[in-house]
Amino acid sequence: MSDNFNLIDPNYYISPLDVSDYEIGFLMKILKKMLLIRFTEECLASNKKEGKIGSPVHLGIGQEAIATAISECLNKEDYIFGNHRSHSHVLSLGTNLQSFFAEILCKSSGLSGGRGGSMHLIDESVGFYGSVPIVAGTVPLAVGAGFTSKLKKNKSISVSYFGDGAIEEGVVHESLNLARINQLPVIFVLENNLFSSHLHISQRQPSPFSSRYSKANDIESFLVDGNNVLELFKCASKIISNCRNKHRPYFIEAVTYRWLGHVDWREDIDVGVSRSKTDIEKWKRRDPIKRLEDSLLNKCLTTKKDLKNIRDELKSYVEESWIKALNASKPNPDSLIDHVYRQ
Ligand SMILES: Cc1ncc(C[n+]2csc(CCOP(=O)(O)OP(=O)(O)O)c2C)c(N)n1
Repeated sequence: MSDNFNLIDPNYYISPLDVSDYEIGFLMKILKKMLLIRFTEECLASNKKEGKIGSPVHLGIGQEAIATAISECLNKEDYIFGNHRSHSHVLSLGTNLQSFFAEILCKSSGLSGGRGGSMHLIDESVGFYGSVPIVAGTVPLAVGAGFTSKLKKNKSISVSYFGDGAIEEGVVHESLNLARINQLPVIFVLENNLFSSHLHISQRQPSPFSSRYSKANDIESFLVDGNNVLELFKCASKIISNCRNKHRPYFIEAVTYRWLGHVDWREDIDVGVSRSKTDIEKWKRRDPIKRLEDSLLNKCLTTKKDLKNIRDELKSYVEESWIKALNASKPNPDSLIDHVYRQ
């Protein structure tokens, strides 16, 4: 696919999605998944604002479609790696919501025993092998996991999620090269939300798109609208099947936008961030959830009342899981050095 500059212009790609190729059950499933991620992050945003969360939280509200679509194409045996903004990655794989919240609240029932907070998530039971705050830190780990699949001659693939800031790290280029030269089953997923902390991509790069680096490493790449869950699903299902069967890496660049600032609940008031409320409002018109809901309504596949019921049910589930996590116990201080090494 050639570079499409409309992808970075929020006046484009705001129409409802073409749902004609999909069954209603599937469409509802992915809608609910995106809503669950959205409500979970909204819950974190408001509780962070109220001072109930110690861990910093990097929210990806607006970016839900990417992990939702990719996860639909994965198996339990696959190896998934994230970064500092990984709530959607682990939630879309079906992690336990209460343990997820407990982790962010640093409770002992959390996904990593309350040791990691929001930026060190791990849940091997759903194939999520970890996220770290070191930008690009997990990209070579995903390549290592790809090596494992190759050596074991199994059908597992690995997925590496990273941002447009991470592509500026040398290790990503070494990883792309290693994956290609060894023909490893790795899907590199670049979530291009146009910002690296406070700097817009135009202040950092000669082009807003970074899939050109995959071309330099002879890896086939796809540039897609990261707020179109169906386009992403179509693209991911094809290349993940190729990756699994033909043992070769692929690169997806999904253009998206985060509605909130770099960290915590604020909209646009991170230090030095240069974007206006108007930009954010414009990007909200490309809301991946609304675009899917609008398509379902237009085709009379659902009603406003049904959608409200779905939202209310999911909100109650998020709220209940949050309260349970809030009431969970904290780790015993005597267990401080537990989990440092795997027994
Ligand atoms: C190696 C390293 N360098 C710098 C930082 C500081 N830092 C944290 S997040 C971030 C920006 C990452 O941007 P991107 O990869 O695009 O992800 P996004 O936050 O946009 O999701 C930076 C520079 C870091 N954590 N690690």
